[in-house]
Amino acid sequence: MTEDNVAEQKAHSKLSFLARIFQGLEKTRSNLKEGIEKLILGEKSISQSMIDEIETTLLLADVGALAVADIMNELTQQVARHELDNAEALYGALKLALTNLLSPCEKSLTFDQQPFVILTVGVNGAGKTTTIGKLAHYYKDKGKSVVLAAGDTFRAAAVEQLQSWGEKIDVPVIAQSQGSDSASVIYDAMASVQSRGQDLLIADTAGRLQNKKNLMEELSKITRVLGRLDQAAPHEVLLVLDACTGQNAISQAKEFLDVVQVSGIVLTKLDGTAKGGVIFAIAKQLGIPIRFIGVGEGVEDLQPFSAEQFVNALFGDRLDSI
Ligand SMILES: Nc1nc2c(ncn2[C@@H]2O[C@H](COP(=O)(O)OP(=O)(O)O)[C@@H](O)[C@H]2O)c(=O)[nH]1
Ligand SMILES: [Mg+2]
Repeated sequence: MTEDNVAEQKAHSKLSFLARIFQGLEKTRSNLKEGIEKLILGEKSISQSMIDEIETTLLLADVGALAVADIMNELTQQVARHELDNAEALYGALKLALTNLLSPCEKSLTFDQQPFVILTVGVNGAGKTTTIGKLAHYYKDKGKSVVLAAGDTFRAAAVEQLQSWGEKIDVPVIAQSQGSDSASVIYDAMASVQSRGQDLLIADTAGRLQNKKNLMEELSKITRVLGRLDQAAPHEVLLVLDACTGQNAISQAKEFLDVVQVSGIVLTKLDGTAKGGVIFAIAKQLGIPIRFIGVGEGVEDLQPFSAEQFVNALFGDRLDSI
């Protein structure tokens, strides 16, 4: 391949990467951005009713009461200090306040152990298995040797679903049959990954089991048996949340935080919902790093989270404004 070709291909993959987040956020964008622009564009001065309506628009876009209160405080103080004297400046300040809210959660996952073990948790249907497939592809592409453990032994077809992802992205899957012990599948997978010197093990788990006590027992058993092979494992517990559930994602998250020490979040299905504003509520109320966002069902539809890129994609007019 010539240098020109390589540069062209890089530009293309960067474009398609941005295109995916831009397209993925379309529904949330039309909810939030268009609502705000209706209030601001064409107006010169800032009025109290404009501020009140911005507040309502943020609330309706699932940004969440606590995050909205923070943002509105910040904006009203800036107006009172005469730092904002026209509607366009107010719009700029709003985007900055939203970015600042997300920034503390922008912390990428770094592998400080080898093998590194990621345990994924989350309710059924949140997108765990799909996220694991996309995540494995992402890291494989970066040159890591990745292995998957089919730890959701609870539901029929869960093992097959992970195996079919493994085939699609050419990554080995360690599995036993449905109904077998999840902790023992994950233990075997870890032993194998350690003995082969592989880089990354990503383990699937069942979502909500019959009740919270079962869930707690299962997750603590997994952690306990992993600890026999590596005291620090799992090195990352990724909570997968479905953006389509809006504010319910927060209460779901809290249930998991009660039973397991979550170290990172993946927010999925941003492409399927107008409720993507929930990411601001997650940042405000959970304060846990958001590692990745899911913007579709394809292998490439998982992106490392960037606060600025997210807000730009949410408020941009066109792809090239990101
Ligand atoms: N549109 C869209 N669908 C997704 C995304 N992530 C997962 N899904 C779909 O959500 C459904 C449930 O996902 P699955 O991975 O089986 O969830 P699990 O029960 O938590 O393992 C599947 O139909 C997935 O294809 C995403 O980012 N966007
Ligand atoms: Mg699953």
